[in-house]
Amino acid sequence: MSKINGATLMAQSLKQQGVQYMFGIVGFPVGPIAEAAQKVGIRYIGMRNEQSASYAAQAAGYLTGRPGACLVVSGPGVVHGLAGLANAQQNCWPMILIGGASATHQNGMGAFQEERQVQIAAPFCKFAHAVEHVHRIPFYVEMAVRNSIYGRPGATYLDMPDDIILGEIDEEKVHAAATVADPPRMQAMQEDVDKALNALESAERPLVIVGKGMGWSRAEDEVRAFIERTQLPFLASPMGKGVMDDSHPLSVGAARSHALQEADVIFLMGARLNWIMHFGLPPRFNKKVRIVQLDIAPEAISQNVPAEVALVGDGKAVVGQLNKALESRQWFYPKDTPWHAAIAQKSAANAKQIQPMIDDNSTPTNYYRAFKDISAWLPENAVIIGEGANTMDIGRTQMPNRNARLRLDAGSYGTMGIGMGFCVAAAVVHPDRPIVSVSGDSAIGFSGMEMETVCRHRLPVKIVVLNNGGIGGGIAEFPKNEPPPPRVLTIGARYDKMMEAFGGKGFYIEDPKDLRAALDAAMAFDGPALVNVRLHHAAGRKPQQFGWHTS
Ligand SMILES: Cc1ncc(C[n+]2csc(CCOP(=O)(O)OP(=O)(O)O)c2C)c(N)n1
Ligand SMILES: [Mg+2]
Repeated sequence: MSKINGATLMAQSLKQQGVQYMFGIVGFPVGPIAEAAQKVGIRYIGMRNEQSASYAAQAAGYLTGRPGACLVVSGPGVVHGLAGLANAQQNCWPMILIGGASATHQNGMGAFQEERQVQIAAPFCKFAHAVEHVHRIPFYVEMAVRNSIYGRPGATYLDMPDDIILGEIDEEKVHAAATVADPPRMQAMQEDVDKALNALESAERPLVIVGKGMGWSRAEDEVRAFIERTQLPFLASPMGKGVMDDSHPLSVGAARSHALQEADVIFLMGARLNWIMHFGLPPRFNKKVRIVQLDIAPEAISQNVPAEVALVGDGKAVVGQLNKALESRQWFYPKDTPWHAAIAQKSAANAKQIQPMIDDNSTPTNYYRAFKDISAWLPENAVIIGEGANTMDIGRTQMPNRNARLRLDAGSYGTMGIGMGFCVAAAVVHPDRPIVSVSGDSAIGFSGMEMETVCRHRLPVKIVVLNNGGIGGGIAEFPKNEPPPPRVLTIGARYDKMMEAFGGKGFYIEDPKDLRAALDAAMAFDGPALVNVRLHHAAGRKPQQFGWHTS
């Protein structure tokens, strides 16, 4: 009778459930799982810190529609992986964290790296459980996969004790599980579809906010058809960028604050009124704003602002319903309204305000001048990753997306350090696309050692560091006899040399006139490259009506 061990059964179960990628760090007791994963054809990427591995797993989940797996050792490995669970929960991205655990017969004894792992993972997870019998591994993997992608996507956790990983059972004793089908697409009630369209028809200053929920549900065709048909102005959330082409004439991206403040009816499409959208509250929103809300999770409806119409269901399915209902209506939002004119005027004024910074060729450079070259250089099909404070915020406005699911950033949780993990995931999921990450100098530090990972795995990612020598900015010169202020980092630190240390290519740019050539050389290089751009220590955003982190 043939035997199978827990590690092999875990790998086979993941493979059966459509998990294609595993990111992790091996050690006690999970080494056999990584080896078994490679044997069954799951791509295993060994990384340098579990945080990055857990970020990579969730990005792979978002990009592929099936959860990415993150494999970590017991105790400290699981603790590092919590960073990714928390980020996945807030971003609504699917992943499975698989934590090794000490042997069950040592529970409570002070075993090597013993920790209360299911307990600490549970608050961040939709489903967290320890596997207690080898023959039940397929059952738990099915549950973890299903929970991660059905309903609102999110994180799951499986605890794999040493004795379960090494335990052997007769193959015929395995409890086989069904393969999880892609998530069912729920539709809204027809009367709510009609109500939603009535509300939009009644608006004087309508606005559609397109969130990454629409990217997740692969609704880009339906959303594009809806906007073309209704001619409604739209705003993309940071990672909803690209569901609609950012360069579309109906995009209000360049007049974001004005559009949010003045809109009288807002159609929230797979987006949330959390801090990124200023909670939907005054002074950033009209006090009387009416909300039409489409969300996959009923409990998300009316969060922070009561919704007048609730469309609970799958983004692609429900916008499809709206498009169908529009076939029997004449209405579309007219082109020549005061609302369009006001948005156009505000966009022009904002553009005028930043133009001098774009045109400024002085050394060291500023964000807008750097982004002028970066966005002209970015290939249309690139996956664009962003992290940092100013670097990410300004990057959101200065680097356009043409297509869906090509923008990954620190998102709702604002996690610094996601960039390298996201690069790794994007590079393995999309080997044919350029992968570009634009990172602040603080942000790159959190996971900088993953430069070794991208070099070892020959993932030709291109990283641009906008280096202002600090967290949101630095100082011109270090004080001689005092410790550096808390936000300050090394002036002109050579992150490019880190990339070179592992076999990639590095460029250091002090004068913006050299930037474009370096970016081109980085793209032409057949491997990972980092372009380190020295920025003025006090370079900033355009003056904001509202402060940092709320604007
Ligand atoms: C894990 C984590 N730690 C700390 C922070 C606080 N934080 C917010 S932005 C930021 C870095 C901003 O500096 P940088 O990446 O250099 O971008 P810049 O604004 O200077 O362009 C930090 C440390 C965070 N968001 N996440
Ligand atoms: Mg900085």
